[in-house]
Amino acid sequence: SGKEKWPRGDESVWKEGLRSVNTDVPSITKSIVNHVQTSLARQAYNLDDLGAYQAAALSVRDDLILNWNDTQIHYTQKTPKRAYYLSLEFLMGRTFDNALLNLGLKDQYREGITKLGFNMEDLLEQERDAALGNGGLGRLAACYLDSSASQELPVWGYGLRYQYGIFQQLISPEGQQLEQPDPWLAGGENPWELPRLDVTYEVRFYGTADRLPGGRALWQGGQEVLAVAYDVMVPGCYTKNTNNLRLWESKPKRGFDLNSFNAGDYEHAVESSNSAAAITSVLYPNDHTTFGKELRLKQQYFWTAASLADIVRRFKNIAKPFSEFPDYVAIQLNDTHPTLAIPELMRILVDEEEIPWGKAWDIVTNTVFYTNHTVLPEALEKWPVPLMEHLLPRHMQIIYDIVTVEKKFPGDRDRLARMSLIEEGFPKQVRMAHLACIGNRKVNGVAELHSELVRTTILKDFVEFEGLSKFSNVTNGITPRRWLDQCNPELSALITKTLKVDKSVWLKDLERLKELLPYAEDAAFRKEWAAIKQRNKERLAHHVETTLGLTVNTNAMFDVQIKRLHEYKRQTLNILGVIHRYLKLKQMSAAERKKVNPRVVFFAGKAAPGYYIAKLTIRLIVNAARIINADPDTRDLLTVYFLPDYSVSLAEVLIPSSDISQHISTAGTEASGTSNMKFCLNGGLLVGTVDGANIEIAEAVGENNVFFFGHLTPAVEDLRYQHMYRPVPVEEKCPALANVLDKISGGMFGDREVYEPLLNTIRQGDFYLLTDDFDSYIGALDMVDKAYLDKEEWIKKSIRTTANMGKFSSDRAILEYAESFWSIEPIKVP
Ligand code: GL2
Repeated sequence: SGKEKWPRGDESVWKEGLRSVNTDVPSITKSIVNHVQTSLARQAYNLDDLGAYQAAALSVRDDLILNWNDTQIHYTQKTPKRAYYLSLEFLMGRTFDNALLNLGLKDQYREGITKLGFNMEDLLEQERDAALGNGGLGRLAACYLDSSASQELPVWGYGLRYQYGIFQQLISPEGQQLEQPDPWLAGGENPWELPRLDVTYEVRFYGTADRLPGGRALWQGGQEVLAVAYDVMVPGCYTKNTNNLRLWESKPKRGFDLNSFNAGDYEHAVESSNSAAAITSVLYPNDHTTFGKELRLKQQYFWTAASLADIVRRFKNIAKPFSEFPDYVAIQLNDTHPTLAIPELMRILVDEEEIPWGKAWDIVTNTVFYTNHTVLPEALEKWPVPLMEHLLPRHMQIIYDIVTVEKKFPGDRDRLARMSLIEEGFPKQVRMAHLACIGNRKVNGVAELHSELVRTTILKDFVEFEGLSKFSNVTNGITPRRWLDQCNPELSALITKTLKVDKSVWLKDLERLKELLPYAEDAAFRKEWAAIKQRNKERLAHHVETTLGLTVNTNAMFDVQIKRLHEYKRQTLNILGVIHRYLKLKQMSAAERKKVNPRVVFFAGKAAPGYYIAKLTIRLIVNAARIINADPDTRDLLTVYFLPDYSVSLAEVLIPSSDISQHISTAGTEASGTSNMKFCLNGGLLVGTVDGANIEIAEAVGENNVFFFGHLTPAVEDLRYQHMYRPVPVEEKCPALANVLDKISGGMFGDREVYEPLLNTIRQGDFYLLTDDFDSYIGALDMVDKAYLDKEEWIKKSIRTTANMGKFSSDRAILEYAESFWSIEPIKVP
């Protein structure tokens, strides 16, 4: 504040020693050279691209630390209400480029790096992705961190520092997905984090919980492990505010057991230390599934317990009574994974702070918020009661003690059974979604349709119980910093030039894109727009050429589907559609083929390692691509690529190049989708079902600018019923599809019998309604072809799409959370 006395030494000496962010080229190059010399202990003549990247990254890191430190001090002094985003996944991708752009230092660094004899683009390629997430849910968390910092909101993320992120995907010569570990930290120090070896908490597992008078209990014994903090700096865009993502690593509490070691039992000596370290060793590569793995439950508790201990300690530092906890703290649960935060906070308040049960429950339910991210039944977490009792005996007692529903509906036994936190069966199971839903202040879904489905299906009883006002919607968003400015710099520059404002303005107020609308009528602008798309196609083609050695036809329409492999996302529908197109091309005369619009189809995405059908889909794509791409009759008109090892940085190359992208889930299954937003922001048009955020995108950009197809959500249940009880053979229902299936079964793509299990999911049961939607899907793709013939009109659609995407900025979404849920306010760091 300036009023305090200088704490130690000679003030002027201190002040002289302080440095600020390096903004001019000479001090940037000086700082890089310093890091080469000291941190890396190298010199100009033995420095490769990796070393140069490391030195430049360390230089940027120094700047981030300054801003981060000032931000944390400012928050500590001002004691604003803070929000904490608890997510088991943060799919951050690369940091270097993003940090430079947010700091506004990219040009200066480029110049400095060039002067030092290196190439900026080559250095950017040296960084490994931080891939601590599976898909959309984890990437959403990363976008929300960027928006929180950019909007100057006091928000911290809490997650786990996995030693291994999502596996690396290889494709075998047969087209089989192979998984390899992703030791993303193996390259040495990670410049983007600060190890905080002084910030540690003890976390207990197992043991016994003995009830004491007054509702408290004593939990003791069992295993104790240490949680050690690693802080990841999250810079805001054109602001000093730099927020924190705190990731926990597990460590043994006591190194190893010296007695066993001295007795010659080496194995036993290291056993407990291994089991403690194992907790944060690996990100579970599953998406939309639950499985009663003890280690996964241990991860969840370890992370929520450490995070809550940290949050409570910070709260206690401001010396306020616990009744004011909800005035200073909001905790957002990203899906049910952190639901144990509810009983854990109860345990802290009741057992440790000696707060009466009812008051504690009030505090918890005014502090916690829960976002649901899926209505797929297989993704709703349940934990076996015996496992919970064994691992977390005190929490199980607390869960049993949470009885709220019975009071309101006495005697309504069906309802009570439906709503119970415990599901009957062998074994009994704890329903985490019910616990999350009861122990919080607000529940939300992630797109209008999804939130409606949450209210009317999986949590219907709870709406009747708690009232509609607790349930709401926050449509997802994406950060325009990474998903436009960073991944599509030329388009970003064109927008800045056209809007005639500094890019920091429109990047933080994305509705400004509307001002592009009149330029759709400007032929010169359209020409620039199209040229950028073309160069982005060439950039992708170059990437494919250098990584896979394949040549891509950049004069074709680029058609992209990139996301986790899942039956509900229907990559199978896409590849069957591609084969249908191929068969049609084969039947055409040379003259007819001349009229066809060439198309290149890209797929990328990982399948969960145990997901057999999803892996078969990859295999079919790879082998169909092999045959189709080799056919001289058609290869100028249709080629297909499966790009291995999908990642955030691969998405950054793919998305700006697309003419169309596919978001074709069975209606009612994709909660939101967020890549749909990324494509449209970059002027790619959307082919999709009436599902998730597709609906709101169409509302925003105009239905004439999207290609919708397929049955609507209310029809899905009936159609499934028909498939079950009155099945009609595919040959009758959809001859075009039957023909495609026959060709595959007949061995057109090799592996004659291999695909039968995949094809049978369509022939029998067809849970994801491919036979119902195939004809209208093909119809939509035909519409795409027709529309693409009028190039000028197509570019207009592309411009209008981008111009109308303002709503989908994650800034809008995070401000909705901040205002309507958390009641937190921006706090600018001076
Ligand atoms: C998901 C949804 O499937 C996806 O539609 C949504 O966009 C994201 C973010 O809200 O959440 N739910 C989920 O479990 N995963 C998702 O990607 N993994």
